[in-house]
This record gives sequence, structure tokens and C-alpha cells, in this order.
Amino acid sequence: MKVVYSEDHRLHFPQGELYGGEFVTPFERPSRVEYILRELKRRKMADLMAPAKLDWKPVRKVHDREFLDFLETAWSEWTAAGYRGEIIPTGFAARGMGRKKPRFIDGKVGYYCHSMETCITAGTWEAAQASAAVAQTAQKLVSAGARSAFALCRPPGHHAHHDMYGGYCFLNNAAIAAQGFLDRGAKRVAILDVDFHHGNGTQDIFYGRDDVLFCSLHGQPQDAYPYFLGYKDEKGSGKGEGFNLNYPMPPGSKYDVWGKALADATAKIRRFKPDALVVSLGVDTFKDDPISFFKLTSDDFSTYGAAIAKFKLPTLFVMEGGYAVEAIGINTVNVLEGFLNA
Ligand code: SP5
Ligand code: ZN
Repeated sequence: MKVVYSEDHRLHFPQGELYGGEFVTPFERPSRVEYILRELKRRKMADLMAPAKLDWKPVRKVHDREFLDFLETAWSEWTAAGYRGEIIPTGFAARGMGRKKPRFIDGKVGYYCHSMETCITAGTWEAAQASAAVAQTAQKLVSAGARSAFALCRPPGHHAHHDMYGGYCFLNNAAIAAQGFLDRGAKRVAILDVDFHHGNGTQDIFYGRDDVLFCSLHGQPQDAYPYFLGYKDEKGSGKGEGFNLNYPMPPGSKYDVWGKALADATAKIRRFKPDALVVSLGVDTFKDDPISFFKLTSDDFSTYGAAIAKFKLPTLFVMEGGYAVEAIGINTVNVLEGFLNA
């Protein structure tokens, strides 16, 4: 399986993440990618390839033009305002407040951000573009006939909305890839999001559409980030109704529960008859993940990798979360190997 990878991910490494009222070293850190690469090499699966230049057409179909302009200029506007720290918003359009976009960077940041753990730094925009290019290049390999490919994206993407960043995500790599499949002739694309967290960004982007089926398995929002989306009754709107499927699960869920949700999602995906499958692959469902509460074992990752292969669909794996760094390589590569050996 081809692995698309760019070292430009290193350009995004904030000093801090706001966690429990303290600044800690971000859970979403560059070493995550190094651990995955090391394990791919150890198993002789590192068929590496650099991304091609990003084609903006599909990006503009899934993201708001002014949001993209904001990401491009945020750092220079922030430093021009005299701020010396990393970009963190302080004010948000909460309930009862307006929707107009402010002019000053401080206000704009609150307008375009949905969660404050995600800092923007000098290199963030470069890294986010490289990550999107990684997803897109891998998608083009699959569109051109490869059975599968792995986009080793960082920063991740599934929390990025049409016009908001947060949850360590800036551009929605999986959504850009899904749009890329459609633009290259696919009629229908399914996105299976197995990251521990609800894929609120991907849901937002495709909520009104019937050409992309979005299925997310995740920690229930009563207890887990992103807190305000991911409920079962979010089914899509307008012609998108019925094309959004959420499987929220309670704290402590093991593979017996998780695998049942996967089986149900599998049946729905089959009925949709997609031409391609995008897997938003987060391995933060692991029992030792520091910020999550599912209890999957390393073997479970091999099991569901094999289950995903049974679709017999052109399949693109897009890296999302996973923060137990010493196990992230094993768990990620278990999915890919389980898929390949099925
Ligand atoms: C891509 C991805 O996995 N993003 C995750 C973003 C999580 N952001 C906030 C996490 C807050 C975690 N609080 C956990 C309490 C554990 N005791
Ligand atoms: Zn996650």
C-alpha cells in the first residue's frame, strides 16, 4: 500500500494546549507521525511517496472562501497586532449573540474557531496545506485504480467544519479527499470515521448532501469532545436526510460494543453502494489513550482492518487522531495490515 507523507507536518508544533486550565505540551504532536513511520518501516510497509501540489478546486468546494483567507493571513494579522503568543481566541459568538464577522483579528479568531485547545502558530497554515495535499495525492492514487492508499496526514482534519477550525484540525483532509473522488467520476462516496471523537467537521460539510454518506463511531457527546454534535438524531438535512449516521457510545466501551456499531454501519454503507470509501482513521479508541475512554486493544485494530477490507471498495485511509504515542504506530499499522491480509 502506498503511504503518502510530507515532513512539512513539523511546521505545526504549538508550544501549548489549554487542558484542565493549564498549558500542557499538545497531545497532537509531531512525534505521532514518527512513531507511525517507524512501525511501517519495521513491517516493511513504508512504500513512501511525497504529495503533489495541492489542487484547490475540491478544497474550495468543502471550505468557505473567507475561512481559507483567514487561515492564510491569521498569523501575520496576529503578530501585526503586537501579540507575541500563539493564536488562541478569547471571545466567541455564544447563544443569543450575533453572527457578523468582526474586522479585528482577535474577534475573527473567535468567529472561525470552535475550540480553544487548538493553537495557530507561524507554520500552521503551511502544515495544514501539506496535510491536505497528502490526503489528495493518496486519493488520486485510488481514483487512478489503486485498491488502497494511506494518507499519513498531520495535522488531522475531521473536526474542521466548512468555516471553522478546532480539535487540532484546520482543513478537513477526509472531506477534501471525498470531494476529490467525486470530482474524478465517483457517483457516491462513503466516509467511515473510526476516530474516538465525533467527526463534527465532516458531518457539517456533507450534512445537506446525498452524494456522501457519513458514518461516525465515537464517544457520546454528553461525555466526550466535541460535546455539541454527534448525537444519534443528527441524520442530515434536506436531500442529505438519511445520509448522516452517528454511533455514540458510552465510556468504557470495548470491541463487543464498538464492533456491533461497525457491523451496523457496514450494512448501511453497503446499501448506499459507494464507489469509494474514505476511512477517517483515528486510533484514539485505544484503551491507553490519554484523552479518550474506549477500551480497544491492539488486536482489535487488526480485526476491524480486516472487516473494512470486506467492502471490497477502493479505500483511502486518512490519518486523524491517536495520542498514546508509544502505541500509535502499532495500532495504526495493525489496521492497515489487517486490511491487506484479509
Ligand atoms: C483529531 C482529534 O482526535 N482531535 C481531538 C481533539 C480533542 N480536544 C479536546 C480534548 C479534551 C479532552 N478532555 C479529556 C478528559 C480526559 N480526562
Ligand atoms: Zn480523536
